Amino acid sequence: MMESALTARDRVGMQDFVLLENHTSEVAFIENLRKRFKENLIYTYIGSVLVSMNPYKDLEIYTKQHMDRYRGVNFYEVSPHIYAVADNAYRSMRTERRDQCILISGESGAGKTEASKKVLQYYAITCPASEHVQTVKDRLLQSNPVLEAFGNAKTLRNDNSSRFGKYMDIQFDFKGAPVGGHIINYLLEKSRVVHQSHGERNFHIFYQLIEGGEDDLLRRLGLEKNAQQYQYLVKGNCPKVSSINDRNDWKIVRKALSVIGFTDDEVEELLNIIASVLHLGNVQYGGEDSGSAYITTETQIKYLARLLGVDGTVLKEALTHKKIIAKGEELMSPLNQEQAASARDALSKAIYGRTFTWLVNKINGSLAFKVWTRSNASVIGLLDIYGFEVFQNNSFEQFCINYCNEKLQQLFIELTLKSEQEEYEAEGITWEPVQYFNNKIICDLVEEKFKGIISILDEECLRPGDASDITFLEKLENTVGGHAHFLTHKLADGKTRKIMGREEFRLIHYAGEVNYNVNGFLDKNNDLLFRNLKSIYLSIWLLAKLMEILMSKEPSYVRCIKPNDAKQAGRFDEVLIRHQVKYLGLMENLRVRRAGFAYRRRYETFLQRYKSLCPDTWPNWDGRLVDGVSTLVKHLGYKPEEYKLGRLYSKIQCTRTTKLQSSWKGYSQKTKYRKMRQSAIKI
Ligand code: AD9
Ligand code: MG
Repeated sequence: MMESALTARDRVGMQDFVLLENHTSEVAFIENLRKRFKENLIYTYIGSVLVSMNPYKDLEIYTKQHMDRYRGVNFYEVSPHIYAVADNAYRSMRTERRDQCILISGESGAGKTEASKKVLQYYAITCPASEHVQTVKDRLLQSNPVLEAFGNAKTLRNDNSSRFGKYMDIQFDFKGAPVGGHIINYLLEKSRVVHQSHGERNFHIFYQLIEGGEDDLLRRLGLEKNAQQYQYLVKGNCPKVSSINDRNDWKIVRKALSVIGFTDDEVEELLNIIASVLHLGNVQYGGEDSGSAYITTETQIKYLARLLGVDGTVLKEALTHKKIIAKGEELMSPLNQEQAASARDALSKAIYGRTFTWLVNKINGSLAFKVWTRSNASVIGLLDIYGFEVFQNNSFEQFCINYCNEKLQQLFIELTLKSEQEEYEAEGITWEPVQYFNNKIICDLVEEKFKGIISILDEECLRPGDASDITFLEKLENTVGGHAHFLTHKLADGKTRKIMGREEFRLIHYAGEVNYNVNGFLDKNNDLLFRNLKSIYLSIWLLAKLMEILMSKEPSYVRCIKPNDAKQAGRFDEVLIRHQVKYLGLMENLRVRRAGFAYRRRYETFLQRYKSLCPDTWPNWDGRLVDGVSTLVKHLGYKPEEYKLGRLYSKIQCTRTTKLQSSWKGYSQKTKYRKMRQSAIKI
């Protein structure tokens, strides 16, 4: 017997939260998510925002047939899918000639990177191609395994956690074929090269090389086929991960490198450097009576000298001395054991960081479309950053990562909740404002000039004398101590807050509370390379450039949710999910969508596209645009409450009707009319 429509809906829930009867109820929202998750329906819409639940298992929903189902089809006519978002962005780019971006957010392990890969695959497979384009498509796809090998690692939260932020532009020509790409990477977590917390690993590439590297290659690099031999790989006590096959991944990465266009020599050079980092980690020191450090591991020096192409004696001196300038002369001053070990680690981090940048530049070179100009091409940007994370011990790296997430949330608020409501006001359209938490207050706490945390940290780093992590913390207490989102162990009445350490400060982020240990903040901020990254990328690039890039494009949003902390399929941890629904602002998002106008277009765009549906506007409308649109919608039988015409005469806003057919090519007048009526869904 056929299941009735009602029971089917009962079982699989609503595919758009906007359609929920009780749309203000968080309980109903979570229940809908639960129903769908149980049926492996991991995607649900809030209007045009896609909510994606990580299934933690492979689902048969990413086949070529699935891709075909979403090609050129209206957003609401098929079930929610990441392909629908990809296709919608693509079509908007094509029909309206406007650059797009897809912003993927969610906490660590929620499925951002997987989502961004699905988008890329969708374009690579469905977009038109010529021979040249095929090469570009292959390279675009193959950039992923390479960047993941060098930039991802197993953490406690995610076995394949991105340890860098990535923004990728995919460039399309006027025919809609992908012809090039460009990647911007920021804030690679370099400290992982020399240290990993318990249960975590170094970047995948090290294990791939050791597990998968051919015998003669390893011999040339002086490496043994045993990760346990390397100091930089044993800190987390976690050489193997059940979900990862390093040997297999090695083959994939090697192939990807050659598809991208790395020559054998370049690959060899790259591996020389990776091997050098491992050898550097095994460099050990002894101490003279004078306290000066000396190197006790000659074999490592021998390999390093060969792999890096430097003189052994010079290398040894560099690893045990620092250069100082006294009375105008350069002198080599000996380091003690501890100083020498940290100089060694700093060198490893620097080498790895530069290699990563070089790698991204190489990939960009291979993706560059030579005759691409802004006038004949459009762009879809994909933003996949590392997700919000909280560990037992959180340091400067988590501070930067969580700040990035804070900024992304701010962008979401700016572009959806805030601007949407402001627009109604500007358009003179009656509107019941929706309250929401604006995390700008937290962004300001971190970034405000002179009084934000970053400014205070910079100031402390530049201050001569007794500046230390602790003086930095004290300065924070004095400057932002009273802030509602900042706490330390000190209570206002002079007592001590027991749950916090003396070296910690707590930030109450939009996504949760995090205690940061200030140990190492000054050093990491001072690290020249890190500093370059921080000041260029964080203060300038991230704050201004990235925001500028994103603001100039039409955004689509994917909000990823992590169903449980155990990385298990089928487990729906309600407390964890409710928390994410809250901080991602999904209920507010729903309320704005529900009350709002799902479809809006500039008058001229709207008229141009739909004028053929009405004899009075076809083939040309001579009067004012707004009158033309008004004539058209009246002719189509829209009721006054179903649409609004904005005051600024720039847009038509259809309420309670969504999505007009956007591609009309090849349809007769009658079919167009019928299709348009069909695609107007009542909410
Ligand atoms: V982090 O902030 O980089 O630490 P992400 O990027 O949000 O994080 P990622 O995409 O890496 O998370 O997903 C984590 C794991 O969940 C993947 O390695 C997959 O094992 C699993 N996953 C995520 N999305 C899907 C999916 N659509 N289908 C199947 C998935 N498995
Ligand atoms: Mg990721």
